[in-house]
Amino acid sequence: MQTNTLSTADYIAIEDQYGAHNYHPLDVVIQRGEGVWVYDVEGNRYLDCLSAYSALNQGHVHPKILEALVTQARQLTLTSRAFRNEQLPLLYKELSELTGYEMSLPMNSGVEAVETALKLARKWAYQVKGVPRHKAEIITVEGNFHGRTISVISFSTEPLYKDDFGPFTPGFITVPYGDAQAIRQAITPNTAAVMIEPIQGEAGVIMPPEGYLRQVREICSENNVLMIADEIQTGLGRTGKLFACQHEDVRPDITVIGKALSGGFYPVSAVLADRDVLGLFRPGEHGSTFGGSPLGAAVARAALRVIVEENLIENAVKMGEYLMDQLAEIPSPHIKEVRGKGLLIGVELKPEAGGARRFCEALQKKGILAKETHENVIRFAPPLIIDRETLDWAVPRIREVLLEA
Ligand code: IF1
Repeated sequence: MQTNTLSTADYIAIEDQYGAHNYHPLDVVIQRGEGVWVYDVEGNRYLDCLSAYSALNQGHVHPKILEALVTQARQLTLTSRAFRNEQLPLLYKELSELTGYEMSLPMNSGVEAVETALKLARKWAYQVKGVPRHKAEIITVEGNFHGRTISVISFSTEPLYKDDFGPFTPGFITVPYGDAQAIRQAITPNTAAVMIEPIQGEAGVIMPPEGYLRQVREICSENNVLMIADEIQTGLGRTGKLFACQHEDVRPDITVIGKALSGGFYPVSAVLADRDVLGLFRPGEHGSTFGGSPLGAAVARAALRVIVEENLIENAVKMGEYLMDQLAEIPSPHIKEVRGKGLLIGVELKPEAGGARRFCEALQKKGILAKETHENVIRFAPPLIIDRETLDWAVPRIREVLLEA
């Protein structure tokens, strides 16, 4: 075990002085993680109910992913895509077998994969649909979160994420979320794609009305428009299916994944599609130095294997139902609604509850790390490896906080 000469307060002071202030984290300095648990520099233990925004579906420092990382790192880490490596082809094949998409394109961060999907949709519009060059439109929805690049914040509807960062990228149209007719009406002959999150994570675990995804799928098919699903947060088992779109038996033309694709070890993202779409990229049109590296590919292969071999999707269904039921039973005057799917659960508080932040701070004192999203929602999204015993430890503590505060 490491010994610390610095305290939590010391680390925070250093961070405040030397780091950019683009976050407002809880005042806990984590040193070590194992499974669903993390330990701070003072030796306190916490249950991680955020899972790094669903990047840790497999839990912290999963031994099998660690083994893959270390083994591969000893052997070969990076070739660039100027040369081939022996891990990437196997990742392609395994991703295809698991997801049913014919092809994939590896990137690193989630937003890079989103950007890739947008470029791909535009290219498809020009090459296949016959949209006049530079006229392609992409329909997005209010409350979306797809990342932080200038093009992606161009269609954000959150002033904090965009107001000081223009000018913006044209070609995006935004309609209300959950309203399929609004999408139908926004479609023009130049529409390349509709991009949605099947459940909006950042917006506060917002679930569209039943049937919405299916309707969007139909509207896209009828109008020769690509459906893009951002499953970066909802995918890879989080909601109790491999992809959240599968709750409505919907298969988008393009699915974007990231986060848990590496089990939290190393940024790996990917765009999934069939050959008629993803086959359109030609050499030189798109790329990334690190995307598709042997290290990233080996880590992703192990991360996917863990999801399958440890039945994490089934566990997300079972534990999600159990946790949601337990949370729904808390007779707190502060709670407006408990909602979610699988282990992506939002507890929305009433406006007069004084904001979710203070509840998250109170949870921290009881050994549970959760994060508010927007003002009034506490998100509970523990690693998918969580068991019933651990939930039975957590629920009374959550209950106390929601009743006391
Ligand atoms: C931050 C929230 C979550 C995502 C979806 C793409 C990306 C994300 C659906 C981009 C990323 C993040 C990033 C992180 C916090 C976070 C977040 F707090 F904003 F609301 F998860 F819910 N699509 N989500 O959720 O992926 O480029 O970051 O790898 O930006 O502060 P990335």
